Amino acid sequence: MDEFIVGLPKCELHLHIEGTLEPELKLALAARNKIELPYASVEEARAAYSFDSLSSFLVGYYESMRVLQHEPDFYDLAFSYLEKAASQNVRYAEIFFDPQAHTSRGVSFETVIRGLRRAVLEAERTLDVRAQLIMCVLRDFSAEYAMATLLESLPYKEWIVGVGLDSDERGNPPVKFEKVFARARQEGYLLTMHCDVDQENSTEHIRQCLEVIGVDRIDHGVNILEDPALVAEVKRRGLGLTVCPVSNRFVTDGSKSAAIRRMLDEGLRVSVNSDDPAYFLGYVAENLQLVRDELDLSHADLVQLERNAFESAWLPRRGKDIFL
Ligand code: ES4
Ligand code: ZN
Repeated sequence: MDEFIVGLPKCELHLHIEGTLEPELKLALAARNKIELPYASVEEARAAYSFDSLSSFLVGYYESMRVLQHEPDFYDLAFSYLEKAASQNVRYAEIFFDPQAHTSRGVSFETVIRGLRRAVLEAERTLDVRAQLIMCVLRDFSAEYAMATLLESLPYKEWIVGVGLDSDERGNPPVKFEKVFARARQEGYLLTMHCDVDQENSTEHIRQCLEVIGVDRIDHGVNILEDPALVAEVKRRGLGLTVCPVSNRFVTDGSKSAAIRRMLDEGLRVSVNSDDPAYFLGYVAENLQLVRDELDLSHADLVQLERNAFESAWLPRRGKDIFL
């Protein structure tokens, strides 16, 4: 690993906390909660983290979550990630969580948010890492369930900076959730949505994010390069695009590092992030290392990627300076 990459102060904006569940923690939580898993060792558990498409990934991903049952489980999940992030000099992270992946199997919203929030506070105190939480709604569930989840979040609004949209994009365009995101904005949440790489109708989904939803950021969004008018609008608004090269290598036909080069050259606020590091086997430093190696990035390019991330972070600021 390049020492410059590890030492660079980093900001992670596209990270699903459920995607940081390492096989070791999964086995420990299964034992603690007396849940039987079909494997006995870490090696067997890791071998089960295998998939050949986004949909097969998502099946195993949601299935793994049944070991997460109680508040301390969510605490341990988030604190373990924050320890790993701190070890790579991540100074600030915005962390996605999927409440419906838990409420749909009988775990309360309160259990999830309290555990995650406690980990954020403890990491700030003991690891010198700052973090905020972004609640995602699952786009392959109904808009009604998304709205109910949004309403359930309101008592915890102070602990949640924004609302995102993830899971299976096919047949689930941004406009499906127009009312939910309009209400989320009214409640003071910032908004982001996944526009996954090489999805059908990808540029149309990006257009809906801009024109109908009014997002404050776009997750992935690399297909924006197919439409110069969208590129110009995202630049005009200064919106961040959170790209995940190691994840792309697993669920698309490649890392899309050439697109990252073009996005940098276009002056888009592109950043490099890890998505689901326990599954894709790369935290943020490994993601930066991959693009550095594929593109032969200079130190100035790497600094620009992190500058882009910090500049698109949802932190209070005075003028151009972020309070961190
Ligand atoms: C995800 Cl790789 C990916 N795609 C869509 N939704 C997700 N949630 C977590 N990881
Ligand atoms: Zn994602």
